[in-house]
Formats: sequence, structure tokens, C-alpha cells
Amino acid sequence: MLLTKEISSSSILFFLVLSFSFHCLASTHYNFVVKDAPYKRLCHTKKILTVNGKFPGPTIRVHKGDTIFIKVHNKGKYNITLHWHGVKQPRYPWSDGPEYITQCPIKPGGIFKQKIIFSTEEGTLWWHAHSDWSRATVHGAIIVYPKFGTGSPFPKPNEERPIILGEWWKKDVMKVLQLFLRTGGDPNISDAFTINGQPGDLYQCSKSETFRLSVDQGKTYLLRFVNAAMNIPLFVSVANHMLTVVGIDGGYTKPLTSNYITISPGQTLDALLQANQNPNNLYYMAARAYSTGLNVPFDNTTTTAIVQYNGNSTPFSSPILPNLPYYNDTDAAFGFLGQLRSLASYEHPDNVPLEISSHIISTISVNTLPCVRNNSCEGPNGTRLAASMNNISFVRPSIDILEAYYRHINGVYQPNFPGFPPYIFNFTADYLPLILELLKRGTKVKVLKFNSTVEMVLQGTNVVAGIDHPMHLHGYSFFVVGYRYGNFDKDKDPLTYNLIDPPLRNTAMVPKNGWITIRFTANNPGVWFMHCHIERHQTWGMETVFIVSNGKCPEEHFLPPPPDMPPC
Ligand SMILES: *[C@@H]1O[C@H](CO)[C@@H](O)[C@H](O)[C@H]1NC(C)=O
Ligand SMILES: *[C@@H]1O[C@H](CO)[C@@H](O)[C@H](O)[C@H]1NC(C)=O
Ligand SMILES: *[C@@H]1O[C@H](CO)[C@@H](O)[C@H](O)[C@H]1NC(C)=O
Ligand SMILES: *[C@@H]1O[C@H](CO)[C@@H](O)[C@H](O)[C@H]1NC(C)=O
Ligand SMILES: *[C@@H]1O[C@H](CO)[C@@H](O)[C@H](O)[C@H]1NC(C)=O
Ligand SMILES: *[C@@H]1O[C@H](CO)[C@@H](O)[C@H](O)[C@H]1NC(C)=O
Ligand SMILES: *[C@@H]1O[C@H](CO)[C@@H](O)[C@H](O)[C@H]1NC(C)=O
Ligand SMILES: *[C@@H]1O[C@H](CO)[C@@H](O)[C@H](O)[C@H]1NC(C)=O
Ligand SMILES: *[C@@H]1O[C@H](CO)[C@@H](O)[C@H](O)[C@H]1NC(C)=O
Ligand SMILES: [Cu+2]
Repeated sequence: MLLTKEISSSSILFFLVLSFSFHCLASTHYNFVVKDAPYKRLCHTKKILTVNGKFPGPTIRVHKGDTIFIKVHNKGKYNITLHWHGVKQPRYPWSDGPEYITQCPIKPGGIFKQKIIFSTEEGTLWWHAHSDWSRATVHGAIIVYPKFGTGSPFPKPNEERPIILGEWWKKDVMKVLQLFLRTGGDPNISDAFTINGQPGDLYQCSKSETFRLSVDQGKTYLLRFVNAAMNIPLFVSVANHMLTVVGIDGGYTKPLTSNYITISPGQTLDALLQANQNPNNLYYMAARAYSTGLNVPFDNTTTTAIVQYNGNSTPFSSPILPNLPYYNDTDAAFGFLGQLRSLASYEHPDNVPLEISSHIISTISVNTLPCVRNNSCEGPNGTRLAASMNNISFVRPSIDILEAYYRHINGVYQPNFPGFPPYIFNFTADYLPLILELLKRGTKVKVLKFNSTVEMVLQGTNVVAGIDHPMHLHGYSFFVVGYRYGNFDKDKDPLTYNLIDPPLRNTAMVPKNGWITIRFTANNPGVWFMHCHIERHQTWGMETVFIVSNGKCPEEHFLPPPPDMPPC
């Protein structure tokens, strides 16, 4: 009796495994060839780095819980790494991608087969290069569908489209980076923003290539937004149409209807658009900068796509332009972001940590370095710009931290990232003494015990100039339990936290001269990068690393590396 039962249950299991893997066979292996390809934008053809010659790159489609393999061939001129943004990669940091954090780069001619392990993610994520500034053109969407037999918690849309927002320079992005590194000042601003690779017809030579979203009157479209821009958060709106947000950063939200969205670099957002307007008009979808830094130059142009109803009898009329919030409207930016709530339903419960075992407070600042010798110093007052967390500007080592941790190689990093600001002052004061602009440099990491519950306050400062910072954590999603303008008050502010249905994100914007509090459970052992997703701030060192130790049981240890890890 017992025997029969055992046999039958294991054969059922066998059948399930077999049918599951059979169904997935077609799409579990991808080839990503990193190579140059010519693209014409803004009246000018240049070679850009791409994956498989595509810009934006290929879309990856998986189901929740899938594991896929991507063989990356570097046929470009530069070292490269690829990152799967928002994919937690449980116990497997080896494929995460940030250069010199979890791997050494794939050199020109090199190959690295990356294993991408999906777990709790459901919705839209993306992948991008995580070395120098290649991610400007090396990026694409990841779509995670629900498991077979389950559905999304919102009315099924008729169709869906990725909407990838990007930033385009007329010059070679590597030249822009090199100039930026040489001068010590701000980088050259971009020449255009793009929607699915196209600037749109408000720019020169873009009319015929403008991205068009063809819709049928009465149908609903799921727009999967990805902000792949380098240096700037964006406002996006569609003329005369509302957007109903149903997901962010690969997780579901309570529906939120708005006539614009705020989306920072690194963030993704799923929104439903109902095609319910007069089909004889054309409607622009438009995006432009949200920029708050005083005297910080930014690209002040507007990218557009066109929403066009099938059967339109006036296809050559001028599209209607939506109203977008003013470029420095922080209240509009956070008026939207602050209303987002996780779904927190029976099928998609929240697990916000309530008891905290590890409290961290970190300032995030832009700094200056005094001019030395004959360096070029085009930062404010003849300095070079830099950036820090808790006054430490992160220095990338020459061997990756994961390797050093796994093989006990000494001298690569120090496990003493401060859990508290080294000096308390009015972080958001209008005028601050110049001495506060200076910083320390180091490769300092924060070690977290397995399964510890972490609360981290990220406090923006007005050192040099306050600006919004979209902070991204690898290996985890975190709950944004609170935010406000001004200085964090450890007595009053925790009383305002939302511990019921706070938004669950992998990238959250810290408001200019304000703070956010995030919470997560450190149950994914490994080495995980945290950094500002504004590329110039990351280049300046606004980042740190978490090492999450192994738990007691073997199932709580991170896995060994694959045999083909790129060597240093
Ligand atoms: C940077 O901008 C300056 C001024 O607009 C321009 O002259 C220069 O060619 C640009 N260089 C690069 C590499 O973008
Ligand atoms: C940006 O452009 C808008 C008009 O589109 C204009 O009102 C604003 O002054 C510009 N801002 C800057 C800083 O150039
Ligand atoms: C936004 O910019 C305008 C000038 O373009 C300025 O008058 C206004 O004070 C700025 N608002 C904020 C909140 O900084
Ligand atoms: C810096 O100055 C030194 C001596 O004045 C000179 O030998 C060197 O070439 C200069 N370096 C650069 C990059 O200009
Ligand atoms: C530049 O120097 C002046 C005069 O010392 C000072 O008032 C100002 O705050 C400085 N600005 C920055 C960004 O360091
Ligand atoms: C800090 O600076 C801000 C901006 O100037 C000011 O409103 C606030 O009162 C200051 N806080 C304290 C405690 O001095
Ligand atoms: C950061 O460290 C530098 C160097 O030790 C120091 O001069 C500066 O005042 C510190 N700044 C802050 C905000 O702690
Ligand atoms: C992790 O911590 C929770 C309490 O926060 C506890 O219930 C659970 O058993 C712990 N799990 C492991 C594997 O240690
Ligand atoms: C490319 O990566 C290798 C291995 O880490 C490193 O030695 C080399 O300096 C890198 N090349 C560049 C141009 O950064
Ligand atoms: Cu930043």
C-alpha cells in the first residue's frame, strides 16, 4: 500500500517536471552577440554597441520561476558585462553582472554563459550592460509572465508593448565618457531621448521613423515601460489618455490611474491604456526630463511616439501633445511615486519586515575633489566632481569582490562600510561649509547576517547641490516604507511608515534634499551591489556593496561558480 502510494506520487512529480521542461525548451537558451552596428538618428549615422545588432536589444520572455541560459559573446572592442536588472538570482550572484563586483569583465573575443534564475518576479524587468557607459545602447526588456495556469490580477489586456525609454548622444558614448572622466566636470548632455529607439518627430530627421502604437478603438493595451536613460528621471504622458498602473519593478501594484507617470533610470512600470478616444485624432506619447539640480545641465528636449487608431480617417493631422509636469516639479514627481502601493492581496501577499535586526542610515552626496597637479578640474570652483555614501566614495577593485569573498583573497575590500553618517549636520541646509564637500575613498562593504531584517534610511544631502537619486539594489526587492523632504527624524518619522502595503521596488528615488526608508530580509546570500542609477553619480562613486553571509543549512549557502567565469 505504502509502496504504491510512493510510486504514484513520484511518477506524478516526474510527469510534471517533464511537461514543464518540455514546454520551456524552446526559449531557455539565448545567444547574445555584443557587437557594433550602424544606426541613423538625428540626421547622422554612427556605430553603436548592440546585442545581436538590435537597438533596443532583444526582449526576453519567460514565465515566473523559469531558469534560462544566455551565452554572451563579446565581439565588440571593449570589456563588457551584462546585468539582469531586478532578477534576484537566488543564491547565484555569479551571473548578476556588475563589473568588478560579481565578475571580471568579458574581454573582447570572450564568451560567458550566464544562468538567469527567476523566482518571485512577475511583470516587466530589463537587462543592460553593467560596465563603463555601454548600457546607453546595450539594453532590452525582460517580460515575466505568470506561471502556467495562473493569471495577472488585472483585466486581461488585448495586447501588450514594451516601451523602452532611452537617451541618445550624437557622439560615440565612449567618447562622451572619456571626456567626462578627463574634465572632472559634468558629462555632456544627451542630444535626444528615445522611445523604443526612436527620438520622435519633434527632432530633425526622425519623422518617418517615429515609433507608432497602432490601436483598435475599445481595446486595452498593456504598456511595459522601462527607463533605460542614463542620467535623468523622466515624466511620461499620453495625450487625452489615462494610464492605469498595475505593476512596478516586476511586481503588482494596486491600480493607480494618472495622466502622467514618473519613472527613474532603473525603474520599470506596467500600465494599461484604454483606446477610448476619438479615433480620428493622433495622440503623442511624450517623455521629458525631471531635473532638480541647481546649475546641473540636462537634456531639455521631448521625445514622442504616436498613438494612432486603426481606421483613422485623417492620418496626416498633427498629433495632440500631452501636458507634462514642469522639469523641476518635485511635487509632481513624488505626487505620483508616493501614491504607488503594492497589491498585498491573498495571492500576492506582502512580507514587510516588522522587527528590524540591522539598522543602517546612509547619506548620499555629491562631492568635490580638490584639483591636484595638472588635472583638468572643470567641476565647481576648479574642483573635480565626485559622489559618496556615508562620505565614502566607492573605488572599484581590480579583482571582483565576489571572487575575493569566495576564495578568501585578502586586500580586495574592507568589511567596514559605516552604518551611520560619520558626521551629523543639517544635511539639507541651503548653505553648507565647503569642507563638507570633501570625502574619503575606499572599497568598503557592509556585511549582513543571513536572514537579518534590514532597514536602511537613505538621506539625500545638499552638499554641492541637492538632486534626486534613484538608488538600486541588486539581488533583492525592497519595500519603500516611508519618504519625506528634509532631514530624517528618527523619533517622529518611523511613526509615519506604511507597513501594510508599501511599494516593493528594486530602484527607488530619494527626493532632492529628502530621504526614503527601505526594508528587506537578507535571505539571498552573496555579494550584491547598491548604487545610484544615475550613471554619472555611479561613475563618481555613489555606491556600496552588501555581502550577505550564508545561513546554517546548505540550502542557505550560495552556489559555487560556473567553470567559465571570465578571468581577471
Ligand atoms: C561635448 O560638448 C561640447 C560642447 O557642446 C562639444 O564641442 C564636444 O564635441 C562634445 N564632445 C563629446 C565627446 O560629446
Ligand atoms: C526647458 O524647456 C522648457 C520649455 O520646453 C522651458 O520652459 C524651460 O525654461 C527650459 N529649462 C531649461 C533649464 O532650459
Ligand atoms: C523651477 O525652475 C524655475 C525656473 O525655471 C524656478 O523659478 C523655480 O523656482 C524652480 N522650482 C523649484 C521648486 O526649484
Ligand atoms: C603634468 O605636468 C608635468 C610636469 O609639469 C608634465 O611632465 C606632464 O606631461 C603633465 N601631464 C599632463 C597630462 O599634462
Ligand atoms: C565656490 O566658491 C565660492 C567662494 O569661495 C563659494 O561661495 C561657493 O559656495 C563655492 N561653490 C561650490 C559649489 O563649491
Ligand atoms: C536645515 O536647513 C533647512 C533649509 O535651509 C531649514 O529649513 C531647516 O530649518 C534647517 N534645520 C535645522 C534643524 O536647522
Ligand atoms: C568626509 O571626509 C573628509 C575627509 O576626512 C572630511 O574632510 C569631510 O568633512 C567629511 N565630510 C562629511 C560630510 O563627513
Ligand atoms: C528567518 O527569520 C525568521 C524571523 O524573522 C524566522 O521565522 C525564520 O525561521 C528564519 N529562517 C531561517 C532559515 O533562519
Ligand atoms: C579589461 O578587463 C581586464 C580583466 O579584468 C583588465 O585587465 C583590463 O585592464 C580591462 N581593459 C580595460 C580597457 O579596462
Ligand atoms: Cu544619484
